[in-house]
Amino acid sequence: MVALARSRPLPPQTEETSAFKADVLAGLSATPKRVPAKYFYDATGSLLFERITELPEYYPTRSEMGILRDHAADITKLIPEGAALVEFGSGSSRKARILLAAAPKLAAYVPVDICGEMVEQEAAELRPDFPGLKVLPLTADVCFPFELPDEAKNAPARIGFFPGSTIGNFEPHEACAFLRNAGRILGKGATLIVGADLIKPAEILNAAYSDKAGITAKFNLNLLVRINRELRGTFKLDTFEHHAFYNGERHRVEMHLASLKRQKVKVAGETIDFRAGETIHTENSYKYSIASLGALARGAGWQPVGAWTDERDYFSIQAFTLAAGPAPKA
Ligand code: AVJ
Repeated sequence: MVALARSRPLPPQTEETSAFKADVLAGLSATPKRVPAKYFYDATGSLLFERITELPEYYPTRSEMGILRDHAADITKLIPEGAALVEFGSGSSRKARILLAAAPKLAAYVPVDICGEMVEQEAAELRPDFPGLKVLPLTADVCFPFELPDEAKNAPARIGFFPGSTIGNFEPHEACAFLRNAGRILGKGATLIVGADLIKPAEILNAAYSDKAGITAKFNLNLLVRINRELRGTFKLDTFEHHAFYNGERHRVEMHLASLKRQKVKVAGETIDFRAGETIHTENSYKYSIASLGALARGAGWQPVGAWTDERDYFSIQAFTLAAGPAPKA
C-alpha cells in the first residue's frame, strides 16, 4: 500500500489504451479538434451518464423506458421462441430487463459493451432474476465485427437491441455502416430493435444537454480527466468550458469543450496548441424522424416493421427485419 502511494504507475498499455491514445492524438491534431464520443465511458463517465439519465431536463431515458413498458407486449411479438437477444452497447441493461421480463420465450441474452467490467457485473446481477435465461456477456466495440457465442449463433433467431439513441452518436454514414455490421453479426432472419431520439424544438434539446445542475458539463469535462490520467495529459479543467447546442440544420446536438484562453497542453508527450475560444468537438447526438431512420436502415439492408413513440413524440423505438439477400453495397 505504501509503495502505491509513492509511485503511481501509468495504467498498463493495453490494446484499449493504445487505441485511445491514437484516436485522441489524431483528433487533437485535426482542425477542428475532436475526440470520439465513445471515450466518455470510463468508470466515472459511466456513473456520470447514469446521473444524467435521472436529470429532470434529460427526457430520453424516461421516455424510452416508458415506450418499452407501454408497448412491451407488442414489441416482443417480434421475438420468436428460443431466440437470442443481442444488446449493442448494453451499459446497465435496464432497458433490456423490460424486454426480458416480457419475453420469457427468449433463450439467451448477450449484452455487448466496450466496458468489460460493467458488462460482467451487470450479467452477474441479471442471472438470479432470470434463472431460465443464458446470460452471455461479451466485451467488444460494437462499431467493428465480432463473433457471437455459439449458443446465440445456433439459436433459431437473433434479435438485436440498440437502445438509448446511441445510434445518434454516429455520423449518418457511420450509423449506416453500424446497421450493416449488425446485420452481418445477427445473420439471416434477424430483427433489430433501435431506440432513437426524435427531432424536436431546440429549447427542449438545449435544456437536456445543458442541465442546471451541471452534470452534463462534468460528464463532458471528465474526458479531459481521463486523458490526463491515462495519457499523461496536462489539461487544466478550469480553463475549459462545456458548450452544448442544437444544430437544427444537421439535426444534431453538438457538445464541445471550449478553451477559455490561448494555451498549450501536453498529451502523451505531444504539445497541443489552443486558441482562446477554440473547441474540442466531443459529441454529436443526431435526432431522427421515423422516416429518416427508416430510410437510413433500408440503405443498410433492413426493412422497417414497426415504430412506437411516447405520447409527446419525444422518443421512438423502431423495429426492422433483415431484408432477404445481401445488404446493398455502401
Ligand atoms: C448515450 C448517446 C444517448 O446523446 O443523449 C447525454 C449521451 N451526452 N448527455 C445522448 C449524452 C450528453 C447520450 N447517449
